[in-house]
Amino acid sequence: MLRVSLLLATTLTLVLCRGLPSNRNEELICPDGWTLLESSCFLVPGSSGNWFEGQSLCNTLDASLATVSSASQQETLSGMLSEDTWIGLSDLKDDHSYIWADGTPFEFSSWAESEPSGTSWFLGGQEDCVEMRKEYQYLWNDASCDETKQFMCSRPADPVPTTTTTTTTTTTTTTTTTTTTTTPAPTCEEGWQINELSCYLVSDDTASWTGAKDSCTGLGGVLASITSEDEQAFVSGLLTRSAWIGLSDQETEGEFTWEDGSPFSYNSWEEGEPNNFFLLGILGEDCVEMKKDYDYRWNDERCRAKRAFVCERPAE
Ligand code: MMA
Ligand code: CA
Repeated sequence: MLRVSLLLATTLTLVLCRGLPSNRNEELICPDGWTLLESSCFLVPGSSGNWFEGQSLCNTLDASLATVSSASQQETLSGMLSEDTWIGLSDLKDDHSYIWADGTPFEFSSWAESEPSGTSWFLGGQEDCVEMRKEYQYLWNDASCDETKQFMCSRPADPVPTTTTTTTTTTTTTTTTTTTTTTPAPTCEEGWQINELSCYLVSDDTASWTGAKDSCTGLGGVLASITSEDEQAFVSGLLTRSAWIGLSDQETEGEFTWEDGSPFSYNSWEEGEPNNFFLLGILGEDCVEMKKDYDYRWNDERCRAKRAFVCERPAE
């Protein structure tokens, strides 16, 4: 997905669905007693138990054990605590792979030094659940999920409800509906294939990753970024051979970034990839292809290898 197309989606949503909770600039509120930080509401309900009991209790409040997603939230939340507190992070499903209980991609973290240790298992218990720990100034520690701690819950903030009772509002709504009917469906230039709000082009020729990137720029697009299972499925369907996409770790080994600036949260790596395989990692592999042999799941490959490539640009 394109960053640009996200913007376009927001704009369109604004026109099409005024009053739905999707505009970033819309004012947000929390239920009484909850604290609004960025676009989430936080509550320390004052009860304690093991991590699972915390998640259940938060669920009854239409919330989840808390997702902390920025340094600023971490700082403010720390100030609200006076004892060790469970948050919604765990690696219960898959050891060493942390996930937030509410499904937020795990991007921000605030571990205490040399945590997560995950290794108290040799003393008789795995550490799969994460607390904000008092003795670490509320930086994070992985602990045994069975320990009893107080809970912190979070939920998405709600948009301020819009009044729907005045005549003025009704008139506005009517006008908006008219706009909707005249908004043309997004389209793509001939030869490009549409999906959601993006157009995709698969090259006829092959090129190095940088050559591919330049070709896409020349065509008014960028090497495609694949940020969801849907997009992966759509682009796979366009391919008949391996192709470059806009993902690489050329700048910092092991840190993959998208050409268009999309956050790197979704991935479709083949098992065992990325392996930086070439010449035992000495020359390495820094560019990513959707590899035919892998059913178009991803492989890191030498950037100088010649591949077809997928360009993406916003739909008109
Ligand atoms: C090739 C190359 C690598 C890939 C391995 C998998 C031999 O190297 O495509 O990027 O990881 O195959 O075996
Ligand atoms: Ca590889």
